[in-house]
Formats: sequence, C-alpha cells, structure tokens
Amino acid sequence: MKKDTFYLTTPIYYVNDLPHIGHAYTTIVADAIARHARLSGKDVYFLTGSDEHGQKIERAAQKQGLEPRQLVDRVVKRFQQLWKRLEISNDDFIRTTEPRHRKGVEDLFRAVKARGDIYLDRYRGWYCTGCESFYTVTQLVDGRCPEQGHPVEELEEESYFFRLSRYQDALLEHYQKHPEFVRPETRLNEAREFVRSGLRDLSISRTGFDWGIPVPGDDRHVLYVWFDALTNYMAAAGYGADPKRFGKLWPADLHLVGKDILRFHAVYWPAFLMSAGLPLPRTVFGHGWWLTAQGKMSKSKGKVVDPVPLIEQFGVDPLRYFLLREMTFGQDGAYSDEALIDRINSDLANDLGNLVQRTLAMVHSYLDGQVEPPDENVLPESASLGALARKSLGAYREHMDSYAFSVGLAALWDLVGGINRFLVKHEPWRKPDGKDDEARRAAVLGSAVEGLRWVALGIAASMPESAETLLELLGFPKKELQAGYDALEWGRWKEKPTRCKRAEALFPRIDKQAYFATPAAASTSGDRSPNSRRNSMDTVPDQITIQEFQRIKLRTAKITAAERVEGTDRLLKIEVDLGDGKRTIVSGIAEQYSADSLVGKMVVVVTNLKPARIRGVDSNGMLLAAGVGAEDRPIICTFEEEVPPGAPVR
Ligand code: ME8
Repeated sequence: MKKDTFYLTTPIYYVNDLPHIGHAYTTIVADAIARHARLSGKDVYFLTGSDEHGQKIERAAQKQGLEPRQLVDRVVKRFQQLWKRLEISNDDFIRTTEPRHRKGVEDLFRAVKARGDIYLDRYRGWYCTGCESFYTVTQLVDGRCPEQGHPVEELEEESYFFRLSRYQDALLEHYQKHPEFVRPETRLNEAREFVRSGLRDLSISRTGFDWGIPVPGDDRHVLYVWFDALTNYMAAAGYGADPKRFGKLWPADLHLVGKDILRFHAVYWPAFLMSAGLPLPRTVFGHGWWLTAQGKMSKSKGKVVDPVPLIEQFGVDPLRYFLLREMTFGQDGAYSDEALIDRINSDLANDLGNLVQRTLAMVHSYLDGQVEPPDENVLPESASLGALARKSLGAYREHMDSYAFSVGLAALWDLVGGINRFLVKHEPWRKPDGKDDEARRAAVLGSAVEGLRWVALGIAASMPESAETLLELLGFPKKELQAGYDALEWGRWKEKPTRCKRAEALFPRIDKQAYFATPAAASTSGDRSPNSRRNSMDTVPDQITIQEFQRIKLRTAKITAAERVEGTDRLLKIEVDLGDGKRTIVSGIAEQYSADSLVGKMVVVVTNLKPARIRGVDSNGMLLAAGVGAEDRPIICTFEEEVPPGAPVR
C-alpha cells in the first residue's frame, strides 16, 4: 500500500457543553504526535472536530431554550478558541453539521446497505443519552448505564439495524493478524473479549427526535449518532467527494481516543468499514482517564477541570508539558493542581529554566553575549556531551514514536541534567588561568548552548512556543525548528558566533504556598465569570452561615477605564472607582464586552479578595457577573437605579 501521509485524528467532541481538561488532553497529545511526526520529516494530516448531532445535543439546547443549531454554533467556537490558545496545529476541523460530512455519512450508509447489511426491525431495549449508546437489560448496572452510570430510558421503536453479528469472525481475525490495530494491548484484549462474547446486530437509526442526518430514503428516521460521528474521519479525507485525496489520506494511521469510546472505534467502526469494503485504520489507541480526587470527571456531575484558568495561571506550555509528562500514556492519571505545580517547579523552573538562565547569564558576563560552537580541540569533553545529546534525543524520538510520551520526555531530561552536570564539572565560573583557560571556558559555554539547542528541538513537539523562545534566547532563528531533528549535527551551526539574548525566566517558579493560600474565588484564574472553579475542585458546601457570607466585602464601583490585557483574548484590565479610591481588576469578560462599552458602568466588586498577579497585571478584587449558557457567557451585574460608588452590597 502507498501512502506517505501520516493521518491522525482526535475524537470529535460533543458540543453540548464546554471543553474540559480531558478534551484538552487528547487534543494536546494528538498535537504533540503531529508535531513530532512533522519534525521527523513526515507529511502529516491532523484532524479534529465536533460531534454536533444526536439527542444529547438536542436536549441540551432545549434546556437552554435554544435551537440545536444555535447551541452548537456557540459552543463549537469555544472548542476552536481553546485549540487556538493551546497551540493545536490541526490541519482541518470537521463539524458533523457540514454538508461534506453529511455526504460521507449518506454514502457510507448506501455502501453498507448495498452489501445487504441493513434491515428494518423493531428495537426494544435501553438507551443512554449520556453515552448515546444502546444497552440490554442485563448490561445495566443498578438500572443505569454500565459505562458511566448515566440514567437510561426504555425504548421501543422501529429501527434500521446493521448486521454487526456477521463481522464477529472477521474482527477476531483482524485483531489476530494486526495486533497493532488496538493499543495498548490491554485494550486489544478488552475489544477481543467484547467481540468473543457475541455480537448482536446494532440499531443504527432512531425515530424519537429530529436532530441528525436522515436515513437516506426514509426520513422518518435519523441515523444513529455514532454511525454519523465515526464517518467524520473519512468525510474529512474526501470520502465520496474527492477520490484522489481520499486515496492519499485513507486509511487513517491513528485514531486517538479515550478508553470510554474504545468499543465504537475498535468494534463498530471496523465492522462498518469491512461492510463497505474499505481499508481499516492502522491503529486505534485508547488512552486512560484523568481522574480527580472524586473519581472520573463528569460534566453531568459538574466535576470537571476547566483548562482555561489553568492556562491563564500557569501558561500553555507548562500545562501541555504536565499533561504529557505526568500520565503514563494508556493508563489513568490523577489530576491535581498540586501535581501540576510540582511538575512545573521541578522540571521546568528548576531543571530547564535555571539551566537556561544560568548559561545565558554566564555567556553575558564572560563572553559579552557571543558564543562559538564547541571546539573539541580546545575541550575534548565536548564530544561526550555531544554523544549524550545524540543518545538522549534518539531515545526521546523512539519513545515518542511508540507513544510513550512520559518516558520520552524523561529521556530528554537526561540531556538537561547532563548539561547541568557538565557545567558543574567544568566550572565556567572559575576565574581563567591564562588565555588557554579562557578558550576552554568559552568552549564549555559553547557546549552548554549547543546542548540547549538540542533540547529546544526536543521540546518542540510538547512546548512549541517555549522551543522557539529558547532558540531565540540562544541566538538562533526560530525557523531552524522547521528543519526537523535530522538537521541537527553536534557543533554545526549555520551562522556563528551566535548572539545570545539576556537571561530571562523561561518558566517562572510557582509559589505553591501562596497559590494554595488564595481563597477559592481568587484562584487568579483570570476567568472572573461566576462559574470559574478552583481547579483543585474543593468541595463547596451547600450552605454557609450569614457570618461566612459577611466575610466577603462587596461594594459598588464605577468603571473609569478599561483596556485589553496584552496578548490575551479574554482579559480586560479594568480601573474602578470605589468612592474612596481607585483600583485595578483583571476580568475575563473581553469576549463579551469591548473596553469602551464598560466605561461609566456601575458594577459590583469583591473588595477583600487577595490580590493576584494575572498576566503581569496586579488585580485587586473581582467583578461579579452571571455565567450564562453552556458557554458560560459573562454578563456583568449592574443596578436598576443609580447608586453611588462605594455603597456596600449585601
Ligand atoms: O465521546 N480523561 O465526545 P466527548 C481523559 N462525540 N480524556 C478524557 C476525559 C478524561 N477524564 N474525559 C473526556 C464523544 N476525555 C464523541 C466522540 S468520535 C467519532 C465521537 C476525552 O465530548 C477522551 O478522548 O464525550 C474521550 O474519548 C473524549 O474526550 C470524549 O469526548
């Protein structure tokens, strides 16, 4: 088979609600894989998108008094904005409400039907709208869905069925011949067990609601949302529309999914494709879950970690690094703010950040900012650092190729440690003893700079922006990253000497004590909408006493000036007048309000909130706002009648 393109996908996420850290996780992992593959010289096609049909979306819209279309149009933007902020380098974003998708679904249905694999019958059983999944009574656990414990409802309706039972043997044979089809191995075993235990035909249409793609030739039915959703992977590749493009991209190399949706990808999807006579994807990787102290994150139970405040608090790259480094890919991982801060402080601030800062400071103190590549004639040990760089980056690449991100990054950090040890051993801070010794010192620092150039390539897939910053700090053009790993040669610089920039903290240290001392509402998320949650998910009591409430000082305040916080989409720096003085507050409402429209408004401010530094701005207080709809749109609290600034609110 041909195919030079490496085609990888994420699940397409339901847009009934806002993205959380689990969605961010899969997408960041996919992005790191895509970037790593590009750096390895592969032609990559990286797809993500949104799953916009089905009863779950229809009901979420009804709850908010919206048409499904209005809801999905709003929520999809929040996903797209988040991917932009997280530096996701997807080549395409498919929405299942697009015509190209619908055409793909209709074509697949017709192909499967032409094979004689579709028939009309009655479905009797249970349906879980949360998972959009059918269950038999024996599969239910305590009357709820066995996957996530969602409530289920009994259905009895006419339905089109797919002859899944026909594919039992073919699936088992495929798992046997291509064990790489489902990874890791434990998930292959799960899929195999599921198939071995016997496959029943699958209901693939519903009649009770409208929000979906009608069954071709029978618009009383809409297609089952999973039949619809899975087809996105082919529709985006040009299935049924552009055979040349489809031939170039299909089959996909990697479907990256969470273990919750493994069965759909490892059993149903290949069966649909076999039926339609199409090649199967190479690998479905089912990764584990991020768990919190309360168990699995669940939107319905409100136990989710919102990535937006984390980005604002800690930065995009540290969050990406943490997610990739902390979780053993494939297994479950425990999320906590503490683990995140510890990881940032140890690996990024202490190990890498300090090394960069120290090296640059010395380059400026001793070499006037200018460095030559390491000269092995002057310093033979430079060659052993070069050997370590090759070994460590080589190991990193191998682990990344096999999706062992955590192990890969640990291997890369061997180089970070090696450069640190190299400096300790050769003591460039020691006063040189004559000209030769001066040259030796320059070669020590040249070796450290060279080592860090290799580290920059190594972090480019996980922390793309920091990789560019690091290269530029070292005095190399950031476009060097585009040349990929293979362009690296120890000590070979296109231009020399390089002029290093002044030392700066690449990854600032987080003051853990101060962070945890901050009251929940002041988690300095910058997300000042009322739904802003402290991500450690401290349990908020159902009731508090009046005395507890009185500890929060609320006052009226007049907005006297507002401007966008530089480099952010959502943050405004707002100056308010409290009658007895002015103060500055950073608020995450820029998507809803322009700076000018706010000036003159009377608002409510929490005045005794611990000050916080947000994106370089000191924020003193918090502005109250309602959080409206699934996308948590902030609407600020104002007054019915004119009030003076500084009046207490209680
Ligand atoms: O299932 N930890 O969409 P969805 C890690 N529309 N990853 C998590 C996670 C967690 N706690 N929670 C969610 C759907 N995820 C369907 C997919 S594909 C044709 C259709 C990630 O919005 C993980 O990748 O419920 C999981 O599979 C996905 O989000 C589910 O997203």
